[in-house]
Amino acid sequence: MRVALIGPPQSGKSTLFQAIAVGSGSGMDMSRPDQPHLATVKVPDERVYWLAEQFNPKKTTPAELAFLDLPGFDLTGDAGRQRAKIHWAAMRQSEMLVFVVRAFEDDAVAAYRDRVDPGGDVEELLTEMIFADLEQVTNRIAKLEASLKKPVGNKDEIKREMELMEKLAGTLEDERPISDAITTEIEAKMVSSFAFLSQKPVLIVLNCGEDALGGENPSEFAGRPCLYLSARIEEEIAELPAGERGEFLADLGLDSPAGDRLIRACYDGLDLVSFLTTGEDECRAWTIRSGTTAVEAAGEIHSDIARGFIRAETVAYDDYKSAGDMKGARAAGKVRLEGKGYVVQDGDIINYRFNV
Ligand SMILES: Nc1nc2c(ncn2[C@@H]2O[C@H](COP(=O)(O)OP(=O)(O)OP(=O)(O)O)[C@@H](O)[C@H]2O)c(=O)[nH]1
Ligand SMILES: [Mg+2]
Repeated sequence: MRVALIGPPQSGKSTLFQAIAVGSGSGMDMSRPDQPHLATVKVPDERVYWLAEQFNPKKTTPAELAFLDLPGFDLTGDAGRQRAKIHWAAMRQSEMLVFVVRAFEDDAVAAYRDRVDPGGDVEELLTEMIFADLEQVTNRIAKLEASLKKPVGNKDEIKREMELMEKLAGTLEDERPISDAITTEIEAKMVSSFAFLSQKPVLIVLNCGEDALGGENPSEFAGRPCLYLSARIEEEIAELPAGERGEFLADLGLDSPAGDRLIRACYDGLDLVSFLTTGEDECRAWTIRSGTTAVEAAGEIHSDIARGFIRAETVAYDDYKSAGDMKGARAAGKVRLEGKGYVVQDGDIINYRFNV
């Protein structure tokens, strides 16, 4: 799973990207600002670390997400637009988009379009996603029209797709995103290979000045989920030794680094949950889509476990923690034996019984 950070030039994308990458322990070569940067970050989750304290495993593995930092999009003219277009493919290959927009005042940093206007920037980005999709839909319609004229091919299927593409074109021409137009699972399946940009979940990051932090900020901006943070402060936090971070955050009126909240918000925005496995070799958080069944989740670990699935011995993390250990959880009647079709819940600790 990959999240792309996009935004106008100089909005703070790379500063934020570096903060979350460094904060989760990976070094970064940021010497080429005109190039995309990719990092894998750990998803903050105290549960896997608490379990590791109990089991003392050789290895502790939290869930991970990949982040892609793209160069700023200057959409004020044709040359900039063409440069931005180069990155559409990378965005299509990402499952989620984070719009980083500038909300800080600082005369030392040149402002895009000579103004600080996060609302305007978000709208411009959304419109660009819609243009990108409309280009794809228009090309597809032309192709379908051509194949309708040929004597061969499955005409019914082509017509069905044509109808859908025309509906999408209408939505996009009204400047609405594809996500508004796709209403059934069949439609979703029909368009999945296009990886439309305006169909992807979006999180808006308002890169604010220090003074805007710590208070109550809205959780939505322009009708989308949002986060208020300061990329510069995140950078400072990431550079501090772990032991000094708490005090620094408390001085700012914060309880956790915004980078952590950002990673978490993307994890949730992607509709992902974690289940946990324990043992002396490894304590680990595994990433699955919410709604995944026990046997599908087993396949994430190893296809043998899915193939030879007998039962998923399952206990919720909170129940396990209050009972203290497996024995206690069993005594309290909190350990369940679940079958193949059980829908795995976030924080389930699972011990698979299987036979191959
Ligand atoms: N005052 C202030 N400056 C910031 C903040 N975040 C980033 N900057 C500054 O803004 C400038 C641009 O930051 P980058 O992180 O490189 O921005 P970017 O979005 O990656 O830029 P491009 O990739 O060129 O589009 C740098 O000089 C940063 O130090 C912030 O929260 N406050
Ligand atoms: Mg950058």
